[in-house]
Amino acid sequence: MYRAAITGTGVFTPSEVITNAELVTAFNAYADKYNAAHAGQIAAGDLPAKAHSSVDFIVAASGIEQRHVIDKTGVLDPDRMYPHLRARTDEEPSLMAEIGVDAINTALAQAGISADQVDLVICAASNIERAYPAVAVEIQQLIGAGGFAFDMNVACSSATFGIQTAADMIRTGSVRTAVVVNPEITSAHLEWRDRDCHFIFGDVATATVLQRSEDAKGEHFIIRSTRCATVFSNNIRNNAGFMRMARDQMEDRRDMQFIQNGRKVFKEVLPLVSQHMADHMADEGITADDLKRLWLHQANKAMNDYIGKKVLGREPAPGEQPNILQDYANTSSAGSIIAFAQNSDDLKPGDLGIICSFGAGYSVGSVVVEKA
Ligand code: CO8
Repeated sequence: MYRAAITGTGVFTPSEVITNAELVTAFNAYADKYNAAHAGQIAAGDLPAKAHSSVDFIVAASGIEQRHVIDKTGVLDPDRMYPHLRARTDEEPSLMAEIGVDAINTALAQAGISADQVDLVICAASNIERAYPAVAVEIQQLIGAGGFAFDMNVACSSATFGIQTAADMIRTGSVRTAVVVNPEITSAHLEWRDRDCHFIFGDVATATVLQRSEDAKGEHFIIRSTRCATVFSNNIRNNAGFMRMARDQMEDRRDMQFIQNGRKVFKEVLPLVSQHMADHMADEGITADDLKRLWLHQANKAMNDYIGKKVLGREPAPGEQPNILQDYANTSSAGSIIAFAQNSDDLKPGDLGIICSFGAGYSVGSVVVEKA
């Protein structure tokens, strides 16, 4: 068995930013138009009026201050409330492939290797933009990698599940160098017309290069162990899929976009994640005192504060459990990787940390890493 290591990471951040104030202004204009257009039904009690959103609520409930998106004009247009994403020909790179390749190039440069050394590409994300051919295979071709590639979807846990999959293949020797890429175009499956969730998500792409530790050229993190778990829940759901036409469900339906019971998710996921991390640490023979950093999934600040405190048994010190959600919002599977990519350079050889993601499924994945 070989040891697997993370030798590079990359983050592609879209240039367009939507602040909470811009988001709320657009949503409230949409709500006013909707209420005016449906005034009769609302007055008759047949339809609920749409209430306004508020910046104060968003910051207090989530800790999110802004989000990056591929296109803000469509999202902020009260007559549209969805991004404009240009339809591409089959001969052009797909959008997920394009932003994924950008993140991969950064990660490969950090690892100091070229793409032709890569023999596995996993595209792991919470939505894949088409059924087939796999976006991962398109990325494999675009970067000039060898070997094989495939897509996988475990919602917000896609990155850590992808890392475990790639690390296992490196450990056994079936691949030597892998890239796990997480292009998350959440703006296309968020329901921007629902104030309960319109503030939650942002777009980004992250990439992680994994190699045999003996092949690492520069600073790297040994993957000490990985752990994944799933428990079925309907509390985060999206019903869009290939049976939509056959089911006569082509109309504008709320359940074809992201939908969640946020309160239940909050309550049920916290104990699941805390226990998962405690069990992983116990099996690995490490205690809270051994940990230098937690790179958690970036969904909600209160959630991360709770998990950090539960895992460490005390308030996390500044920087010990870095949050990036104030700048990026929830970027689904990419969140914990952004936190890792932007907050791991200062660790010293022997320092330990845990990358942990959690979300729909429910799913939770953790990766114990050691700075080499
Ligand atoms: N402005 C003002 N008021 C609001 C707003 C708003 N925008 N939204 C809701 N309110 C109101 C509510 O109507 C409610 O009013 P009332 O008390 O009169 O009923 C009140 O504010 C409180 O609402 P909530 O109970 O909903 O507020 P919470 O404090 O629970 O916060 C959160 C809501 C932020 C959603 C919180 O519950 C949360 O973060 N939960 C966890 C969410 C989570 O982690 N989800 C993970 C999903 S991500 C994932 O797995 C990937 C899925 C695939 C990606 C999809 C990409 C699109």
